Amino acid sequence: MSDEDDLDLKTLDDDELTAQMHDDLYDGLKEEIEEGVNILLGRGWTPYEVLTKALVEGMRIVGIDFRDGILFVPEVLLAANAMKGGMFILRPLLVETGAPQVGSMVIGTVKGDIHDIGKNLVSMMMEGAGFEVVDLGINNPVENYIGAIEEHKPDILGMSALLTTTMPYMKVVIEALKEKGVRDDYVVLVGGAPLNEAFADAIGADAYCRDAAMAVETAKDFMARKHNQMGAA
Ligand code: B1M
Repeated sequence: MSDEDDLDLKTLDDDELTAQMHDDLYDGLKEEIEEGVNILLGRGWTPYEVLTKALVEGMRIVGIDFRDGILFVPEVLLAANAMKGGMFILRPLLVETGAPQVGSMVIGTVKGDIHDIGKNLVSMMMEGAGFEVVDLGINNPVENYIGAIEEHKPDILGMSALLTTTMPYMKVVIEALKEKGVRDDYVVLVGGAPLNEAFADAIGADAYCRDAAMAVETAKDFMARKHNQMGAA
């Protein structure tokens, strides 16, 4: 890189820096993203603001050009890698809030789907809100979900899907829970960019979560209802 190109991120104001970070994420520049995250944290931004305004917004822009055939899988993989570098720094800050444990969740991306950034964000924010999280990773067949809920007995089962071709698999998992007679033992929350509330209703999930913050709010609501029911019984 020439001296001319060697931009000092610290000299940029907040707006310029976030715009630069969107460009750096687009270009898959992991070190620059890590530096940008640290600078914003040092300026007093909350981890959640850095996550949403710098990283998630940058990935949204990547998604548009991926859709339009301007970016391809290798470039998007680099962008994802840069995003994960930033998330790695934010993770302990989001997770260690000292919140008391309020419940537990098993979560995984469904079979055929390897997208995990959104699911990882949900896991982090749920942990930060006091949930114990068992993350099954990506590409999970129904057996993985069933095995994990039998082993961990969570309050919540979370599923993520980013493809229109993989989202129907969530119904396969819910049907398997019904067949085993355990559907009502768990709150089933689903999320991922192509989903919506109508889809969640149609497959028999308890709720659709638009983003990680909504997943936390929804999970807390369900836990509060559960405790109220137990108190009334
Ligand atoms: Co993929 N991809 N991708 N991709 N990719 C999308 C999803 C796509 C919309 C891009 C596009 O065309 N605009 C498109 C899907 C089109 C469709 O189905 N309608 C697509 C495609 C087509 C593909 C491939 C088929 C491309 C190919 O090979 N030709 C392929 C499929 C691979 C597979 O899974 N089998 C593929 C591959 C990849 C990469 C590997 C390169 C990479 C993934 C890397 C990784 O995850 N480790 C990738 C990426 C990065 C994307 C985009 C650009 C970004 C996804 C992302 O991380 N977003 C994506 C475009 C887009 O979504 N607009 C795209 C940021 C993240 C924070 O948001 O994941 O939505 P999101 O999560 C949010 C909410 O949705 C919600 O909370 C999260 C945080 O706020 N949420 C939940 C998510 N899961 C939840 C679970 C919950 C609750 C909330 O449970 C309770």
